[in-house]
Amino acid sequence: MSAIYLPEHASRARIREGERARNNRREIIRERSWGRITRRDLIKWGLLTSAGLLAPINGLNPFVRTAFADDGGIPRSPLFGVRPFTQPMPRFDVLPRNSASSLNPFPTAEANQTQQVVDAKLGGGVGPIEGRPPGKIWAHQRFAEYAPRVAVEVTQAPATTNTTYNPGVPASLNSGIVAAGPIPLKFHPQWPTQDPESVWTFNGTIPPKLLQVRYGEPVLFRHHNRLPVDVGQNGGFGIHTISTHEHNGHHGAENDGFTGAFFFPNQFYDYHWPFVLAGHYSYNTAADDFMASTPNDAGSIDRIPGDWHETMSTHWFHDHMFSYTSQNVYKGNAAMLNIYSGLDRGNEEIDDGVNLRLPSGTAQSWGNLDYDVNLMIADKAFDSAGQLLFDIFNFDGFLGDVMTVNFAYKPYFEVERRRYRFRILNGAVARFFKIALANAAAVAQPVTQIANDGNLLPNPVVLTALDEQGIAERYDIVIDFSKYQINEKLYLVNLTEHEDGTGPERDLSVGDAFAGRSSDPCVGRFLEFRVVRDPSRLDQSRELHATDTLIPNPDLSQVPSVRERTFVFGDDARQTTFDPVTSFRGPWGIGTGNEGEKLAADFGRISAAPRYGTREIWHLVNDGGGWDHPIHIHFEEGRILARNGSASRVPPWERGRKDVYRLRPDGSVTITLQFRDWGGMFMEHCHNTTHEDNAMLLRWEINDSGEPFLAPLPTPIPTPQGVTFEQPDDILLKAF
Ligand SMILES: [Cu+2]
Repeated sequence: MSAIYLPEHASRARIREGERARNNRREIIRERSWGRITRRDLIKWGLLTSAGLLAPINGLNPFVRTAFADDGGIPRSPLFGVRPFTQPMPRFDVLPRNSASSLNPFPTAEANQTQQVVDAKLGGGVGPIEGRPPGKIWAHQRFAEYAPRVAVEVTQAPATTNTTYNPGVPASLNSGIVAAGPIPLKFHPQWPTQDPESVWTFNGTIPPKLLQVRYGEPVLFRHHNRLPVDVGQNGGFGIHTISTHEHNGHHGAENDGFTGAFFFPNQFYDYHWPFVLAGHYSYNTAADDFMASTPNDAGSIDRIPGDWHETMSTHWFHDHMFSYTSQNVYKGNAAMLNIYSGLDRGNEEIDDGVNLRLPSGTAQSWGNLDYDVNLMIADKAFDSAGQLLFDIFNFDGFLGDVMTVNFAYKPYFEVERRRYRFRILNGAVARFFKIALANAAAVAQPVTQIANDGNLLPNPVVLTALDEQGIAERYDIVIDFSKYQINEKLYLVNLTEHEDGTGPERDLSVGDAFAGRSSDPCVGRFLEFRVVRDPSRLDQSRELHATDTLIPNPDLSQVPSVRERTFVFGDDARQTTFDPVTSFRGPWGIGTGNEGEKLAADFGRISAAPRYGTREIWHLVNDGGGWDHPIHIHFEEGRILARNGSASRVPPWERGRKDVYRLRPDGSVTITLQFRDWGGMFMEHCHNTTHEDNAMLLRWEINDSGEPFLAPLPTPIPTPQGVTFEQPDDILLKAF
């Protein structure tokens, strides 16, 4: 099996050959990325095999075995002589929160159908200013009851310079970065500035964006699409239509970033995120439990309805465009979202018996970021000119060869001698990480894991290496730097080696990974902590012990499971529908229960329709091979009941609630989920976004919560001139 990238010391001739193969494919890739040629065309021309890989034509596919002795591979990204740990790691850029009345036009329950002139490149004529599907079914559920109190307005835009960076902390807590200066879009100060066609981020800028919200404070997130109207202005990957998923928000489906509810350049989409506790229509409805609460500006808490055992903390939001998610997320459509609650206050000092006093800070009543740091880890690749590069023909899973944290190449981060919380997001396309903390002598150091995905664990878990972390999984950890000396350096080290995008090949020891003993350029140290001083003020956060209680699981003993379903994830999927908009053919697919064959994605197909207000048990099964699949189920948090049929195989750090489930090679995961509070169409898919796009994704829906829901729901078909609807292409026999 070949490694994806050429060795560091590959011969010049071998590198030239790899470059040539890449250039030869460029024309085809461009056409394909614009949607002008289909998979079927490629197969017809003999450029693509039905298994999905580029046909082995020498000089076209860099993976083809050549006259050279090695197994192929593509040239490594240029580093322009830059060494690791030579730039400070920027904190996230905190998005401004405004009053809802600042929005113009004012948000409406049903999509705003005010007409505007549509650019000729998008077909001309006129179309609505908001791209949300029109009418009652896509109206914000309970919009009057949860009237927006906070407005957040962002654009999706080509790369530009950031002149409004707000890290939420002074430079002394941001490795000396002076936020007032302009920040060009570069992954390292000594690397080329990214072209507007290469990188598309929120507001077109870096650092990545952070949204801070509170439970019980409804947010109206207005997302403007400012991407080029010309679909060809994409630098070879990414598409200008987008759909924004608040991963794993417990909101109505009209605000979930449904893969088929995408919108076009010059349109906006109003996402209404109420931030309610799950179960709020059936549990603690009188809001008389202080554990179910949210911080107010006065420094105390307000009670809210719902189950406090469902309190969530670390989310992210990203594009979910049908069959283009991997390209758009990789190109920069990724941000993080911290949810604050009575339990997880973002203030480490307030000691009221509810607040868990996790490392954060003390200046504000909630949401202090001083010692609470978001980390978005992703592997990237660059062409010989240093522009971001993506291979849309890799159907196993695209891997980069350059590690980045918060869009910065292998940075350093200055810390004080005290406890910090890090919210680690795997923001890669297809790469798994396994992260350890090591000192400068390559000796693993203990860290305390406190959360998995959006959820604080029942108990903290002390580890010397975290578990493998699949794409989209979040692990929150606490590191106690008071044990180290000023001027000491520590490192986050990636132990997981990939040979391709099918899944991890192996996990190295900390010593081997630290020393870089791997053909995989992303194994090894990727973030340097520099212990620079004692804290100016005593650490007020609580000391965590493995016996402490954070958030226990909800009590399900009175909620019987009404149904079991099985989903099988694998290749050789069949497509039974031919809808040009909603269906896609890929090697990947999902088999649903007893109906046998695996089906490729069609967002017009209903594969499951659990009843509103019930609980079910779902078996997620890996169809084999050496593959791993991190499976994401939208909307409700699940609990893992068993791995490979055994409850005792569920490790302590997976005993809370989750929204992404790594199946592991040949493995299976049994979970339980409830379906409460909101209705509409949701998704289940592999979060190896290469698999998701090709086409390991299905639609499920909750459709009997009453008005205005129909059974089954009509499928939206977006166009720049307006969204139409069609009846579902297919409803699986046992969906209902
Ligand atoms: Cu997968």
